[in-house]
Amino acid sequence: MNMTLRAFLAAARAALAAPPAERTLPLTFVVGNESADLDSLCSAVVYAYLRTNGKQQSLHIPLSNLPRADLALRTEMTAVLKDADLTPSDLLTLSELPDLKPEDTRWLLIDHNSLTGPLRKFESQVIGCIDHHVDEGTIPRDRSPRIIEPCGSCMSLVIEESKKLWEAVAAGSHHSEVEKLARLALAPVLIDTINLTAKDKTKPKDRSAAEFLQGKMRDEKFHPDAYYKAIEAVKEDISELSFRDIFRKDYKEWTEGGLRLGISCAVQNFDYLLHKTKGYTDEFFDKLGDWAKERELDIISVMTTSHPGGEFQRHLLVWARGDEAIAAVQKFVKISGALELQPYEDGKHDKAGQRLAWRQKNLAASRKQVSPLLREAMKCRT
Ligand SMILES: *[C@@H]1O[C@H](CO)[C@@H](O)[C@H](O)[C@H]1NC(C)=O
Ligand SMILES: *[C@@H]1O[C@H](CO)[C@@H](O)[C@H](O)[C@H]1NC(C)=O
Ligand SMILES: [Mn+2]
Repeated sequence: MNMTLRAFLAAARAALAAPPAERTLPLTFVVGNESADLDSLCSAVVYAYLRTNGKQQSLHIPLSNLPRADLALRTEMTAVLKDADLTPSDLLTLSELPDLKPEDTRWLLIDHNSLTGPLRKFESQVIGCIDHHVDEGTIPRDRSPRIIEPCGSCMSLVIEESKKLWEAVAAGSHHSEVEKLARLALAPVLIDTINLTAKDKTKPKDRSAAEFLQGKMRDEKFHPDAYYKAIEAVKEDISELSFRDIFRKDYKEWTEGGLRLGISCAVQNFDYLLHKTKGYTDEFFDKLGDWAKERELDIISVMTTSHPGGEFQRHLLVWARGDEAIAAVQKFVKISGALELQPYEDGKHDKAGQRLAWRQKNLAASRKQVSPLLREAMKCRT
């Protein structure tokens, strides 16, 4: 019988925790993208499990590409793990990675095709890749697998590549484990394709992966529709997170014109954030100010997406933390016409010229469109 998912993750942990002299070298890792979204986290676990229990029977260690403290922010991952009888503490993160010599390791990249951050030193040890981003050309042509093609979810490519392996593993596993694996795999396929309805994203391989995985479910209580809805709901539930964690969860920074900008994206709007602490709306601004200080920002911005009463909305806040930054924010106001900004609650929460909150009527403009405008204003402040 194959290892259960939990036993497999425990074995991977033990392999990392072993004293250097007792390590079985080389260690083979399956690592996801540093954005560490559902797709990356699940794909690494599923692919590592399949390869470990497949024909070769050699341990593949799934590594979540983020520090341990950030894993708790991925609430949807916690929910998906729970459905597979696992918890975040079963996963391995960068925090558990010992100092290893590159030559003692092998790497399979999932959901990205060039190593980033602290893992870059292992670049020469990449043996393969499955990814749905643009090919950066850093992985030699002779590596296998070397699958890089557009797809809604990287997991769909993993499943497509591993169907034979899956059948072999399933034949030697208890059916309840196969179903857990199928649920783990199905989650990102449904989430990344918006239940297979996102026309520009969804590819035939997403459909065939979803079909394949749903075909593995014997549990009559399992309904993909309810499963999808439950994960979506958890993604938007930030009630258990502190303000700092909300600001950290989906955050990016830039330096431009000698100023530092940080933009946090939140899945709840200002109506929610300002009233998260009942009766004390300043808490939001106090904590946002603390976050700006911690990150040493000149400008902090918060963007929100929400759908109150079924209407999709975007809100935007920009806050200058010094004179130079105030000039940049005033410039931003002048050049941001395309965003169709309207004062949020008649400007009730604004500080003239320094801190402004809007409803953004241009619903197509995400951080990808808003950040260049802010950076432009930071660069040419007059
Ligand atoms: C990681 O994923 C993000 C989001 O999909 C993407 O923008 C980024 O390019 C990926 N990183 C690499 C190194 O592929
Ligand atoms: C998801 O897709 C299925 C199949 O197309 C459909 O029946 C269901 O209503 C969709 N669910 C949601 C929440 O969009
Ligand atoms: Mn992905």
